[in-house]
Amino acid sequence: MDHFELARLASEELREQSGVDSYDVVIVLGSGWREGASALGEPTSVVDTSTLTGFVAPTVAGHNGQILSLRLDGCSVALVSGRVHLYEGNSASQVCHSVRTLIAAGASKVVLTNACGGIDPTKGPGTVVVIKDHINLTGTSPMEGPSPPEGFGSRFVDLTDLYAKRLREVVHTTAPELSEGVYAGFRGPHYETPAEITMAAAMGASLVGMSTVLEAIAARHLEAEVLGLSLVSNFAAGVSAGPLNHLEVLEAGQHAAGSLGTLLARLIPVL
Ligand code: 8IG
Repeated sequence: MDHFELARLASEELREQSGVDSYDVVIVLGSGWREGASALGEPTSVVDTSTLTGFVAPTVAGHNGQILSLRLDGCSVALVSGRVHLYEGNSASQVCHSVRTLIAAGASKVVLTNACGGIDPTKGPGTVVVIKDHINLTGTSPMEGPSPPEGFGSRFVDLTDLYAKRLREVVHTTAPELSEGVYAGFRGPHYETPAEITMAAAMGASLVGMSTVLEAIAARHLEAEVLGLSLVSNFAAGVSAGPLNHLEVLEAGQHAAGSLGTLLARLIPVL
């Protein structure tokens, strides 16, 4: 069975279990963002991704696989909690399965959130940055493999407007305090060397992370509008004096959680 058929099956199962006929927006919650999502209100249903076709279990501590459904100002929202990554040993298609499933369940807007390293010394830990564009350094693509089946767009996806200009303008109007940056997606799970960060900076990146880029491509292929929001959790290697520490990264997320939830609550109704 191809990835698109797997996602269609999973979307039918999700509809049945959640009681939600169709979604408008899907938000993939990165580390740090999940804690804040409670600001969006009580979910009407919580579905374990282990009960849905094609989902693999997250292996990262603090990421359990769930899809929460809720309504916000008449908007039907799905929250994906427990993203999976390439560095867990997953394929690009497994990484993109939740996004493909929610788009199959009706979502036409995809909000990808993440925690990342910051290259720009003026945007320290705790800063939220809107992703303007990305550099995919993972060496893979969710479009790799056989041609998509009949009825789907070409695998040679145009990424000119990957992070939709329309959505970035909406964010700029609603939250003018947020700046934009270019996100470089590495495979990880090790953090970069200072030389790699110098390279990413020379390429034009201001953010570095291990997620988001593949999901964005898969969503664009399915003609969804993509918005990317990054929480800078640490300075990238060599940008500040000290070494990187995974615990510090997690703490930065917890610290910012409240304001991230409020930000999402402001943005979702206007997207
Ligand atoms: I949080 O400094 C977080 N995720 N690649 N580099 C990469 N991913 C990250 C980093 C970082 N911080």
